[in-house]
Amino acid sequence: MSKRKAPASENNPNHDFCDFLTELANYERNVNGNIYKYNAYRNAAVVLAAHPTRIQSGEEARKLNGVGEKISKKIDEFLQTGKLQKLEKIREDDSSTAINLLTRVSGIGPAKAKQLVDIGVKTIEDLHKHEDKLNHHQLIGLKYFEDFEKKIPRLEIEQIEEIIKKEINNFDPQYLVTICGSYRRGKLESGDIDVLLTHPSYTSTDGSKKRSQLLKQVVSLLESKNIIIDTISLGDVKFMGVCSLQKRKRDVQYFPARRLDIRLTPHDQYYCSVLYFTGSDLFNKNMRAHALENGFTLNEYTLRPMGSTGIPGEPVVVTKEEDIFDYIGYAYKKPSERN
Ligand code: 8DG
Ligand code: CA
Ligand code: CA
Repeated sequence: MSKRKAPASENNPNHDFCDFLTELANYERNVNGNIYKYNAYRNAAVVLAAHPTRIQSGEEARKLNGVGEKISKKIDEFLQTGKLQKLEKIREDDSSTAINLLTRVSGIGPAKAKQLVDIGVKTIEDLHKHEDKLNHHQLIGLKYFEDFEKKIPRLEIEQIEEIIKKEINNFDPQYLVTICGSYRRGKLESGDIDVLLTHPSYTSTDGSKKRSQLLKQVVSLLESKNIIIDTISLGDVKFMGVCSLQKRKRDVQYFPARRLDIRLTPHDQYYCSVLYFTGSDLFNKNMRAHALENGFTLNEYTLRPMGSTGIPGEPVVVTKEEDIFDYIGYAYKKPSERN
């Protein structure tokens, strides 16, 4: 996954509130390890990002779901003074700043960042001098630190999609390939590339023997075609790694390294996975809640009816995304309407 970030600021009249709430959220998670406060700040940021008009006071914000008294006071302080004392203090604190910086490296979480700061590692330069303290994922995160901070333009993902689909199709046309995540929701920029893969020979009840090669073959293929350039981890059903158009295009233009995830799912569970990995995560939450209200339980694998006993039954048959909406009586939403 890409690290959680501020809700999109495109056309958001409350983006400055969202920015400071996200900064506070990250501080609570990364420095204090307080997921409860992290979620509270993040939820408020999401709600404000979705609000169509400029909030004029803390009192007005307080009426929104997810904005409590403390946050509404912060909004007042920000409106009156243009800043927040709490944030000013946090920004002055060296070890908070260092922890926040180190957690931007892919593979470094809050606990690891704290450990590093405790032994005096506080900058990216310091990290390069202490590579012996890092695992393979963290080393890759460090190697491509600048590149991974860059958003991926939609046009570039379109080119990567075309290459990946063409190469896989030439190799074995029975594979199905979908790029999910923010790209499928139509965003102009994405944090990473989320590929979903399936093959008819692998189903939830059959094919676990063949499964072990289905993903590895594709990864080897894309390596040999100079599109995958590094691996973070590779299991039977999940690849985490790095891709780039650089070697492939030999262009004058520079193409950064990009985070690429590939997941292999059973053929009969493909569309529940496509739905889940398309997101957004807020949309998924709403969809799951709606499913429950209508007697179904939905996750990234299956949609199952809930019996009167509260025990989920056998998964229903799903052959396209629309089926899932139909079963739970939810009007179909195109991916671009799921933001
Ligand atoms: P981005 O990469 O452009 O930043 O956005 P994204 O594509 O929406 O986010 P992502 O982190 O790559 O996750 C892909 C999808 O996975 C997301 O849209 C919905 C689904 N998902 C959830 N919950 C979570 C979660 O807690 N972590 C992650 N990584 N994915 C989640 O529904
Ligand atoms: Ca991802
Ligand atoms: Ca993504």
